[in-house]
Amino acid sequence: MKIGITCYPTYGGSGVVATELGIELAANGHQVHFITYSQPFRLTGREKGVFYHEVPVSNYPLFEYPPYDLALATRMSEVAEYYELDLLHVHYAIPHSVSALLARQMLAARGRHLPFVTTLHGTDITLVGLDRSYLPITRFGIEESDGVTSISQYLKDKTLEEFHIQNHIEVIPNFVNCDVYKPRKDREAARAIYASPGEKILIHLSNFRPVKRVTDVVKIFAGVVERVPSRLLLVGDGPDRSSAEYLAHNLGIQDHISFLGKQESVNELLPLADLMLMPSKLESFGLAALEAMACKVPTIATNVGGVPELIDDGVTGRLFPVGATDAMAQAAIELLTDEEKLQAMANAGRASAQARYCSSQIIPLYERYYERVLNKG
Ligand code: GMT
Repeated sequence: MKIGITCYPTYGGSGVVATELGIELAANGHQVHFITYSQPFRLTGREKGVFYHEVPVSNYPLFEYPPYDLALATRMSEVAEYYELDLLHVHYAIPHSVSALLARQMLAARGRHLPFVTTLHGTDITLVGLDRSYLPITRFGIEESDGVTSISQYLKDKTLEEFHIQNHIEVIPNFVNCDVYKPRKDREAARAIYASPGEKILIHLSNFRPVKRVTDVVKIFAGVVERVPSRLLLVGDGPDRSSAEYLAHNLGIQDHISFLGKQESVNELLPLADLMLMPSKLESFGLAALEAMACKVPTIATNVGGVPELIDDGVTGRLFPVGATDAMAQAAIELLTDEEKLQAMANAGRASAQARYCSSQIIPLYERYYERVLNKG
């Protein structure tokens, strides 16, 4: 198949899933065309079968708000025509599904059918889509899609409940390449870069948006480091980074925390940790926790959204109410001081990732779904 993929190419779970999906599809022999405003950050540009088409946005002074959606629709229709795409797959409903709808209409006027699939990731529905000003157009984009997928059952239910749409939504969970996200053989030596011998490593990976509650990460770690010699690696960057740094200084634990900023090869960092912290206010899936699980790193997370579908409390990680930082710190201490329990959880996490979420199992679900959409049209 020749597939066009559009996503937010910057730091964020939906962009990561879209990019990894494109890479895996290309590895399976499909031709994949990314149509985005900048090159997705996990793409090297050298993958066989993967092509990148930038969406140029005019900054003519008259436009206080450059019309990105229109530029995207134009580029989608051009790429579809020049490269004879079979379908478009857009990740994140706003505004991508509406741009795809326009592209479909533009091509239909010239006698070509270009179906599009929309994948819902979370914030497009739970936060952005529920802003009244975006709701009608988001609902329209979803209703007009030739296929709709959701990354968790939770998000499917939420979409049907909040948007009252009639479309069938196919749940295709996020995935991880278990050959790339795996424990490191040189783990002990590599840990020495970040921690002294005998110190445990906790890690957090996100875009530091308020929904991630990064200050809760610092509070949990403050409870842990009081009792267990340890270090916290904070991977990523975003609006709440300075509040996290401020809190770390206020609590006097800044020397135990490394702010690593945005990192490209998180598959090399995650396996160095003993525990991942993900105390988010909401996660429709929690991709970072899945990547950690595949690397044998259990996650202490909140019991929200789609997280309980991913993490089996007490078996592959631990789940707590939002804001329960003391309880999360206590759970972390219990695991970090009981090697046998920690290892059992780490092994169970990797086994679950391999059994349920490996790309080798999930990519064929997308391929079959594309075929169904193409056969419909
Ligand atoms: O969580 C974010 O801030 C980014 C957002 C996105 O769309 O890029 O993440 C959502 O999609 C990820 C990939 O499917 C999921 O793993 C995240 O749970 C989801 N975030 C939320 O629901 C808050």
